[in-house]
Amino acid sequence: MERKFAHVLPGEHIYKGRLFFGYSPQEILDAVKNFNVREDDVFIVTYPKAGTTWLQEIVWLVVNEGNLQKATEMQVYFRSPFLEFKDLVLNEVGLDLAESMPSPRVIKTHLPLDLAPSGLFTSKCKKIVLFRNPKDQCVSYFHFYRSSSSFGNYQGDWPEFLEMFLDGHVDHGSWFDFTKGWWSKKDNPDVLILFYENMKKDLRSEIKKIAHFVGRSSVSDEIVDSIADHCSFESMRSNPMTNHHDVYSIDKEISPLLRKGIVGDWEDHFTTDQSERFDAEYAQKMAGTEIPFQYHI
Ligand code: PPS
Repeated sequence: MERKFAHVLPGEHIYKGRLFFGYSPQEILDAVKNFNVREDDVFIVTYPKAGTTWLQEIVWLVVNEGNLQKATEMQVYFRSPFLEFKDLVLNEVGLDLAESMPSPRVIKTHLPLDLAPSGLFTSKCKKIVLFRNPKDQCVSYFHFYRSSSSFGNYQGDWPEFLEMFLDGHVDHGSWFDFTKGWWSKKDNPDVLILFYENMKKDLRSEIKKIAHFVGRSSVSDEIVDSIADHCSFESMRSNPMTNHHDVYSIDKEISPLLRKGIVGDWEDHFTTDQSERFDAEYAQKMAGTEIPFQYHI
């Protein structure tokens, strides 16, 4: 990949054509391919900043029959491991955590389709893919880059980051590549596609959809209500088990993980020219996909 951007960030490396950082080293990405998938696993598949943590908490609660007490005993990232993650300081490895967990497991990955475990589609395990409109996702990613020491607390400005995003020169590679890959699986019966914006509009309906998909249709309306309350933005932002305030690599003073949690923040970042340029790139790169993204709700 040609270097066009001013900021060289620590631990950058290219793996099978995609940019990754130190926390996803080559040996982990190799090992993920052979990860031992179980039939009753539920995978949360997202490009970074789609609302992954939100969905992890919801799905974990659904498969655990709404057990809010159990959810207070451990941080969400220990209950739902991040497959391709290795903490280089604490030496915590998502793969090890996942392997040592009892079933049913709720596993997070940001990997594009071709880098995901080979066993994902030879198994009937459930794959829940969460999409978010890419303008909001790009904005959220920009703030995360600034706050995260994994990216050297990115010092670049918004216009440069936007170019990096459009170019796929960001952690885990191109949003376009990720989205086209996983969208191609939309008709697979073991794949559920969700949208962040629909979760914002009617969380209870989306929780019921999830419960049905993972074989927990028996989850009562009362439990659905309690999960929705527990997983509101305000509630997750003040909950130490979900807000990542203890994660040393995120500087909360710069930007917390649960930053704004809204649809349409992109309008406060994109100029008209930038928005038109984004639309043109989108039209070219996503031709023929017709994914119903919502930029306002
Ligand atoms: S990560 O690090 O890639 O796993 O981050 P991820 O969790 O995917 O994305 C963080 C964004 O999701 C928003 N978020 C929520 N929005 C609404 N409701 C709830 N409960 C919620 N939880 C997380 C979070 O605020 C980030 O989006 P922005 O736009 O930056 O606020």
